[in-house]
Amino acid sequence: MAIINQVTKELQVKIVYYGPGLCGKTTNLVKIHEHVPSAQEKGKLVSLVTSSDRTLFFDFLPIEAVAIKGFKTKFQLFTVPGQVIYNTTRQLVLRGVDGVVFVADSQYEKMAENADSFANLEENLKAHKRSLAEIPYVLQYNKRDLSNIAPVEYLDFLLNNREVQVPAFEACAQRGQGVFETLNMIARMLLQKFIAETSRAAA
Ligand SMILES: Nc1nc2c(ncn2[C@@H]2O[C@H](COP(=O)(O)OP(=O)(O)O)[C@@H](O)[C@H]2O)c(=O)[nH]1
Ligand SMILES: [Mg+2]
Repeated sequence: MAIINQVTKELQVKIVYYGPGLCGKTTNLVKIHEHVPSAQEKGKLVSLVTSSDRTLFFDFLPIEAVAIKGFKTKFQLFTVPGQVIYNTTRQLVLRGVDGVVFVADSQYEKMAENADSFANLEENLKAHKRSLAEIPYVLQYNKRDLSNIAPVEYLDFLLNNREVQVPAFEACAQRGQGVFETLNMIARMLLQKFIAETSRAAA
């Protein structure tokens, strides 16, 4: 699915941060934007927010990374609006997605919302004839700094109980903890997939 431009030797990869409202998706992008070192390697963080500071459409952050096999890689990071009513928007943002970061809110009272949002992700992918069986994804258990949080085992049981478990990271996005671990992992998974696909095509 990734866009590969053989002429300019550019690889373009779309990563969507998905999860319930207020779980910390926008905060992840803000922290990434703050910490990506070179001004040339990152674009502007574009946020479309409502007056109450909630994501209305999506947040968008482009970053460029070191080339693999002579390719310059452009990562496009998107978030979705978490509020239940914005499902059409979420579906739209998922179009052409290469990788997903599912951000869960670790607070006990958010477990139903986490589960609903995960089910909603699968449903919306289905509408694009896609599925998590073929799209690399990682989990981020955010807000680990709060006191009313579920243990990691519980979150794994809820969101990571498939035959093959995916990487899951504890995070406190507000303090920037776990943000880059999460991003690095999904980026690595996507690049590995790209390399595997191109070497298969060349064989
Ligand atoms: N305590 C705590 N609050 C967080 C954390 N990450 C984000 N938040 C707060 O949660 C609220 C919602 O975050 P936001 O990124 O806008 O959520 P989004 O709806 O998923 O985009 C904001 O007030 C953030 O500052 C975290 O790790 N711990
Ligand atoms: Mg947001």
